[in-house]
Amino acid sequence: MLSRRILAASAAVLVVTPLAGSTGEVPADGIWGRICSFATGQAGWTDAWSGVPPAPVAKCAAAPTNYHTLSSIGDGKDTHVNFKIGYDPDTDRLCFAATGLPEAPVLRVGVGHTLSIRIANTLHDTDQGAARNFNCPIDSFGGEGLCLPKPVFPEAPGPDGTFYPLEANEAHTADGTSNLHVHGLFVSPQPCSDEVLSTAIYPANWRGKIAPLQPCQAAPNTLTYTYKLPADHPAGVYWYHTHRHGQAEHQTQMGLVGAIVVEDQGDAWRSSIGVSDEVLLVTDTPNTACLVGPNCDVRVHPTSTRRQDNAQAAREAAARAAATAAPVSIAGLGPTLDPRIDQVDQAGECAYGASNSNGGVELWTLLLNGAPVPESQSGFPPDGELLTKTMQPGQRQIFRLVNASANSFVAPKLVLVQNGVQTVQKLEVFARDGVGLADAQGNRHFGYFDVSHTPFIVPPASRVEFVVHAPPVGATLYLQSDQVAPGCGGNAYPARRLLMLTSAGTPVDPGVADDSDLLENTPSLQPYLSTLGATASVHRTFVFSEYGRQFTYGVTKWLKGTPTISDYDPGQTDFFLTEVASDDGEVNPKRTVVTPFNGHNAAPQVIVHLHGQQSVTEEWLVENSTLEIHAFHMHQVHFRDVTVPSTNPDLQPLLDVINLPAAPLVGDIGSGQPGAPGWVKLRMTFTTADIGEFVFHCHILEHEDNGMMGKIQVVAD
Ligand SMILES: [Cu+2]
Repeated sequence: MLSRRILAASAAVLVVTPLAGSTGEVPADGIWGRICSFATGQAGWTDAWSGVPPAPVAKCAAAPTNYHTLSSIGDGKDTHVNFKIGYDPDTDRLCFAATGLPEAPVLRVGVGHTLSIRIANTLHDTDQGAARNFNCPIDSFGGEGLCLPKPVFPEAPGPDGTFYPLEANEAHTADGTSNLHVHGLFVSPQPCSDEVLSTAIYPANWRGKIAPLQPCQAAPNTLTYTYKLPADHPAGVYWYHTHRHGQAEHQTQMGLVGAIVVEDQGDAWRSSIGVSDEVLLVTDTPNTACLVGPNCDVRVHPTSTRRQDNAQAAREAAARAAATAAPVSIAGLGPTLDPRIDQVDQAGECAYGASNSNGGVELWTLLLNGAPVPESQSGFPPDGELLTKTMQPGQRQIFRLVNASANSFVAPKLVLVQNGVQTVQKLEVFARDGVGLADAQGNRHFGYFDVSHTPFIVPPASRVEFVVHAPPVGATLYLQSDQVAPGCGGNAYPARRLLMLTSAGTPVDPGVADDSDLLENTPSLQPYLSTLGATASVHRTFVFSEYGRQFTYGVTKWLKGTPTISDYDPGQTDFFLTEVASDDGEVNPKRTVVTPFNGHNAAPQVIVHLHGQQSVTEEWLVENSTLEIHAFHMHQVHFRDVTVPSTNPDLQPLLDVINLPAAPLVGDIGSGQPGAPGWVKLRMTFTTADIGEFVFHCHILEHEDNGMMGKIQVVAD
């Protein structure tokens, strides 16, 4: 579900009216328009307040127009890179720019080695002198925000009868601070390593408050991360991305992402027999063409009634309703209602049919290695419009597909078209989320997934690595993404054709028929797996939920005064990830109020006690009480998906992000009957290496930014 997005509008024709009741100073001369001058696409930028040009912003390279292989840095040993966070006003893109290096390169580091990344933030505040510390291009990206002060929703927690007390999220603005998360790496959560809560890399001309700098922070805008990979770290593809709470979605969609390949001697072996890898970085961007009108996407259900694809329209509709109707009644919501089930979705977004799982409007289009993936309103685009890559006849490659999108699910499928016959190939999977497929003893093998009927879902932030054989000369191999059913409350993820592969040139040795030669000299995963064999000693239950402000307003009685339409945005949705039960004996005050994560929630939701041991294993039941899918991600550790009881490791994969099925729509629309949540069960082991504080969250970044996150602390005692 979209939380808030205003139709992309031309800032030039926008009539800007400061909102009453908003936070922050609003200059008397309607200065918001001037602050937003950067977003109108004008080249260059002058400090509107002082007239002094700030130090230059690093410039991003031009975006590719066709598929291209990403450049790599590092030789599989220690790797050090020097990044500047840059911006391109012409394309509204952010980037990790590196002097003398390709932009956002693939970082290759060896197991047992060290990766260090120095980042200098060259972005600027765009409201110099106002001391609001605001970055208009980030805030207004995709037409969202439009650099207006954010409406606030004044409320305070309190008891509310049969419902869990709900808190609304804080309004947040994009200030241009940034930081980095190395997704999936088993490294320390301490500052200067993989720490995302207290680490801020400030814009170059920041004039606001500065938190205590980290030891590795040479200046407010410059910080060096050092990640030490353990010797038993699995080899595979990981990725790095910005993780500043409240602006992670925009900064990610604007481009602050890249791939990390962790290598072991298996990589050197495959290279020695002429088999290379290919990193495919999928990102997404707002589909502005599809935000408007009923012809947006014919794959969307024709009677779909989305509540939230236009916050301004929702605000206007609510204003009209407020003028003619009584406040929202809660009489129909009886005490049997499970407040965690998203009734608003049932009544609104899912009103067009219980069987529909296509979701709503297609909000996001995809890019592959930076190049836009073409789409068509009917079927796939013709071959001539697709992104293309040529392989040598007989060539094999390991495709390392990274779903680096903020909000999109993809589902890779290889379809061979030869002599007019179409064949869906089994997906020959080498690794998932960076961890090779292996038996219980850690011996590596391929997994063969029949994707002809069942999509292989790769949620946002997840990775899958698979073997691709060049098609016969004259044939065509398509890498497609299947449609992913998002639940009736979700956004549409239609099928797309990502890449067209053909063969030409000098034939190469095709290797052995079963590809077992690709796994020679590949180390056993036993040292790593040995830490995951323990029985869980602690069990916890978590719930994903989400509520529109309209609902929150309707069911809570503890608002501070009567909200007006200007400080209450009914189109806004808050997202929640709440621990509701555990057998750890901790008294958790956060269990009594359903609170969105706001970046300032100081107390952790979960405390894991090692009790002086090297490790402790827990089992988490994660429930989804909403009518759309989510993507559960845990920092620092992988978990085993034990949803399906099995002794076959391939049915209980090790992952760092997992698709969380939606709650099925049950009963009559608006009946108030509770639905059964979707759920997964996960087993994970925390070790002394994880001591510190880190987070778990929905990796649909729009949801994460709006509260679907929790803090976990691992302590030694
Ligand atoms: Cu989510």
